[in-house]
Amino acid sequence: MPKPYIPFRRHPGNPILTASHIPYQCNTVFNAAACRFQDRYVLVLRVEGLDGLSHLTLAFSEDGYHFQVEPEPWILPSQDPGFAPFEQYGIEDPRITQIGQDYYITYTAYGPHGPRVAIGRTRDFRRFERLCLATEVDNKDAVLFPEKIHGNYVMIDRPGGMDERPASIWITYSPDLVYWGRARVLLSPQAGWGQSKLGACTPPVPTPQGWLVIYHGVRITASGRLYRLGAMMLDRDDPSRVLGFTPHFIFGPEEVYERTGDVPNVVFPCGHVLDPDGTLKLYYGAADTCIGVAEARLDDLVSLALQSVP
Ligand code: BMA
Repeated sequence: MPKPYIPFRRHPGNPILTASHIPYQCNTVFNAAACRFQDRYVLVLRVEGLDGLSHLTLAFSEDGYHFQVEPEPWILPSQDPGFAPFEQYGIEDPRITQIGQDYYITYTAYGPHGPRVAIGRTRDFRRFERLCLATEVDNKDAVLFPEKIHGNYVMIDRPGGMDERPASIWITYSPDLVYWGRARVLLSPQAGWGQSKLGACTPPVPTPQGWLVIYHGVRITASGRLYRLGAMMLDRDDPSRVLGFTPHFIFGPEEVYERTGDVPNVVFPCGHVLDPDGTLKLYYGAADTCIGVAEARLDDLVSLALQSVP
């Protein structure tokens, strides 16, 4: 029985990437950023080593389903004294946004003070330059908009939420990608499937009806945290205005590889690619252990996201 409220179809070859695809020793591969570069699909993989710390590794594909993983890690925790103390526990959950000719990567820099958002950039997927630690600690799930709006860079992030405190999705602005301010709440947890924490998953997609943003919602259950997805629409000209959001989840753990792993019952996308025919390929970490891809029509996501008007 098709479920119209679950617009995603899993690729039959899922999981498309597991630790066995990584050419060097590691524990898991999950939560990957995604984009297109020079006619190929690119994933920036979060690889967790046997020491339990994460780094980022590149993978390339012609068709979006079969990926070739690079033989060596691409971005390791920084040795630079400005960043190193904050990346001591690893770098996690990258998201990538093309702005002009550059690809900007937001990621979680994780260290003894807690998680904070870092931003770096590449133009060629070889050289990577760290720009800044954009937030203080206790912040993650940051995605950049693909264009400046009224002269400012715009970012969605998720301050708060440590120690199981409820946490909302926020928006913030910067003239230079380094200094951020005018922060406001976009969406707070609602009773039900996302009642504990919300966080943006993937960069905003421009559509004629507004910006589409896929986000995760966490519900604390008797057997731990359950991660599922929703979608919201933001005003194209003023993205601090929420036009709507899905009243129900639109994707959640069902398959064995999503329900079983290092952290069970988690689907956690960090990247998508919009194909020219309007299909959105969503790349998601499954159970913090492997990577799956699921596809939906962008139009269907927009209609679902406009259902609940706040
Ligand atoms: C979040 C992040 C993600 C992870 C998820 C589920 O807080 O740490 O990297 O996938 O929890 O464990």
